[in-house]
Amino acid sequence: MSEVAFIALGANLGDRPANLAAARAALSMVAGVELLAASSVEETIPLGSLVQAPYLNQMLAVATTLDPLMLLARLQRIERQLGRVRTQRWSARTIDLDIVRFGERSVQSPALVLPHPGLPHRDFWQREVEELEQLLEAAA
Ligand code: PH2
Ligand code: MG
Ligand code: MG
Repeated sequence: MSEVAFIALGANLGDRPANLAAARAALSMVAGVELLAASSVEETIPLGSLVQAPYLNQMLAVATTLDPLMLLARLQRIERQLGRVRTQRWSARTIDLDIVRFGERSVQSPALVLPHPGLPHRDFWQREVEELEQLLEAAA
């Protein structure tokens, strides 16, 4: 059985559009993941207290047969392949891939909380979710 997951992309280091494109391409190659729809790309002011460059943000809808923690592991591997270096929390990054929603599931584990607790606080994520829902509806 496959479920629809929403994955947020964020980049504020290097060639940001290329990093988003590379992440989309890498994700489309993952076994058990099918890309369904992509939101617009939006430039956003960095959230948090660190001084850093603006982000490009985008969200993807995928159909997946993976479970949430397996999907997370695939996303983290793509982040590493695209040069993500984890330093301080919320520091600048070449690519960040976050699961925002996974079907109707609630997950509370040390590695993953779903729906993503940042969703109510990020207007750009809410716009992207809305856009994806409309695209999925139109394709149904
Ligand atoms: N992600 C962060 C921290 N700050 N700011 C914007 N604009 N966009 C992000 O995706 C973002 C952020 C940590 O994941
Ligand atoms: Mg993030
Ligand atoms: Mg992240």
